[in-house]
Amino acid sequence: MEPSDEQAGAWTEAFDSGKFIRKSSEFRDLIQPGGTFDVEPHRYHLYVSHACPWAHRTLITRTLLGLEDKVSVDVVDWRMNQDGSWSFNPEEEGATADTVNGEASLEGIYNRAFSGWKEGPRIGTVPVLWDRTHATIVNNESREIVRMFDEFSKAGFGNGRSLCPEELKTDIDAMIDANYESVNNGVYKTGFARTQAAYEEAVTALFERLDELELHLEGRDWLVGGQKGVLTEADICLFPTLARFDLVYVVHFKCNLRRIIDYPNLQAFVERMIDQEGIRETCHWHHMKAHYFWSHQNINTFRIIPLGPLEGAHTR
Ligand SMILES: N[C@@H](CCC(=O)N[C@@H](CS)C(=O)NCC(=O)O)C(=O)O
Repeated sequence: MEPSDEQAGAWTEAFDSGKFIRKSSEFRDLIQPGGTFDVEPHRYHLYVSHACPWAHRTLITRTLLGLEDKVSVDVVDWRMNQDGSWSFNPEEEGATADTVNGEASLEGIYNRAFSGWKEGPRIGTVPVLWDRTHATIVNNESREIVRMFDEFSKAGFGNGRSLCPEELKTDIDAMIDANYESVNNGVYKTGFARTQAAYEEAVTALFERLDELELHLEGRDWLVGGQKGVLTEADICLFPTLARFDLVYVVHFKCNLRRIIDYPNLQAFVERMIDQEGIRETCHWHHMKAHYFWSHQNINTFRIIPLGPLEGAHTR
């Protein structure tokens, strides 16, 4: 299979006037009933990092849909290599070997899926959804992986729940879109900015959106579905960023106009999400914190991992 998009440079190397530009994901096939990638249990495998907010979305979805024994998972080491690549390190607590392909690094998986990968300028990202049948990558875009997991429910696998009910789909997509550039990608744009102006633009947009979300959540448990609301993909896509915010982004990415704990409704939303059955187990706080402070040596030269925060962190 060929990746659908080829652009030069690893994800952290693309800048325009000091602004961080995220590259688009390369593998964009979909699991569809009767399609090349049919809906089957025990066929697909996730490669994730517990540090990564995008990968966290896919793990939460797998848990909430009851797919733990249908879709298997391997976890890379929290230490990202200097070139942005990921390695397997079963010695590390919470990490695993590559139990499907026996590779030492995620690059090995991308090479298997596309033989020209190693000649290319790209570095493979997590999450990756792997297909055992065709021995290739189906998709490496978290939002699409989350959406396609609903197909397992429709096909009678898992617990039958839907995280994207048809009648809410438009609202869910609008909410995910509204949060993506400002919040999910916004923390990276803030942290990786290389000019004062780029930083200020990103951090301002980030907190404007957090202020809006705080108001939106007044009297609501979940982002979409009116006053009663139901937990949907919109919540799953926002939560991993908020969960890392006070722990990492406030300090490491200079997202420090406020903390999440200063927003009562956002803080309650984070706690509500963590209290959902199985979700706390998807939150590996040490991987989250150690990864960022250790891996981005360009913004944290001596790789010092701060001890705090004591207040508001969900690490205990
Ligand atoms: N658009 C992707 C983004 C995935 C992504 O950027 N993952 C990061 C970890 S948080 C990664 O693997 N970066 C390594 C690299 O690109 O070199 C998605 O949402 O799945």
